[in-house]
Amino acid sequence: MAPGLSLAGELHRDDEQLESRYQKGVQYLYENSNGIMNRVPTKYILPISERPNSRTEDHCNARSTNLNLPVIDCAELQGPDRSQVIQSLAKACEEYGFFQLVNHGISREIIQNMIDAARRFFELSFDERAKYMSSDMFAPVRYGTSFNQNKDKVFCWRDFLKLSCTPISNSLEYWPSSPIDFRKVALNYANQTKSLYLMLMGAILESLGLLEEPMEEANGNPILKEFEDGSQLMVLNCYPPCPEPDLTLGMPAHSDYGLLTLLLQDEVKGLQIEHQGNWLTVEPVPNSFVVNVGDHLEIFSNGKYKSVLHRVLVNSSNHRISIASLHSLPFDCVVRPSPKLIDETNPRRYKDTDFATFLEYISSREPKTKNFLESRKLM
Ligand SMILES: O=C(O)CCC(=O)C(=O)O
Repeated sequence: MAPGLSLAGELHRDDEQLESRYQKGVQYLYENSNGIMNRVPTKYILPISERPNSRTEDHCNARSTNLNLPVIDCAELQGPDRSQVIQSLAKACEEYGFFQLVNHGISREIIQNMIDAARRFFELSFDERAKYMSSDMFAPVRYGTSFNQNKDKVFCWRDFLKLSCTPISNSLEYWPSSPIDFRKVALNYANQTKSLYLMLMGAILESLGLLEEPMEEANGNPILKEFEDGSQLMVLNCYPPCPEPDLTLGMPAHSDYGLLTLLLQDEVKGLQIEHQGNWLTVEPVPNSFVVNVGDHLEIFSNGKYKSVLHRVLVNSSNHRISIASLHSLPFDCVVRPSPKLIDETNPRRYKDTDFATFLEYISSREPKTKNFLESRKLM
């Protein structure tokens, strides 16, 4: 064989080897670097205009400015000042699409145990973690890397474990059996976040003027029943230290598909949200949840509440763990603007959608920003 061809063959094999290494995730790269990885591999280097500090036409301030999100106090929401808190909730969902939830009633122990169990899962050997790798979007458990590793040309610096919770009784046996307490801790956390979500959804319906009677009397209302039977997905994210954090992202700009996401982040900063053309870094608040409006709530509220782009920065010194709990209607339900929020002055702004359409959308292309929601817009 001519030397040139042989060389081409070698290069091709090298590429394949590298590609299969990247498919194993960034925690694998980090663990196998013996502490001497001082360059980020080309696979993770974003084009200049998509890097965290680039200044673009859309974003005047790409340098990270810190943001204290509006705070919603759950204890006050249950008390005599409920109507004022409901107004603040509406304002936060309209102006930021995000808020910080405090005094939510989930104990520090449950929160700490969940973060700790996630951390210990990502510290397991690669062979143990790899048992949960799957490209099936419907798998009850899925370990993977990047955003959509089957489609992304440039990878992002994140590994994840997705746990389907719908229904938990069918999925639990597939969740990781190691670390030994993982299932117990994650199950407890999933149940607690589901209850918190239902309480918040009641407040959101009230803020949209969709509950005729106060929450206590509305139990048994069919609209609330649909939310109770809704879907829940937990995403445990791990962002290892990255040698050149300015060249890549932990997660690219995206919006979430569901109604509400309850995000728990450890003490390491990284989450940024888009606000008035700027990327702002959300200051972690211990024992709180960052809650955001998802695409389904923007659609359901006929555009009143905003599903806002967010992304994740990485850093060179600390591991970061976050746990997102995404909630929506049952998977087979159609999501559409509430008829009560449509009239002559505020016409219907979105097409009907469902979960299958969303999955088809993300599995068929490289996911870029919030095109899915854009594809649902009527005007
Ligand atoms: O890690 C974070 O702070 C955000 C995670 C996120 O956006 C997601 O899981 O969709």
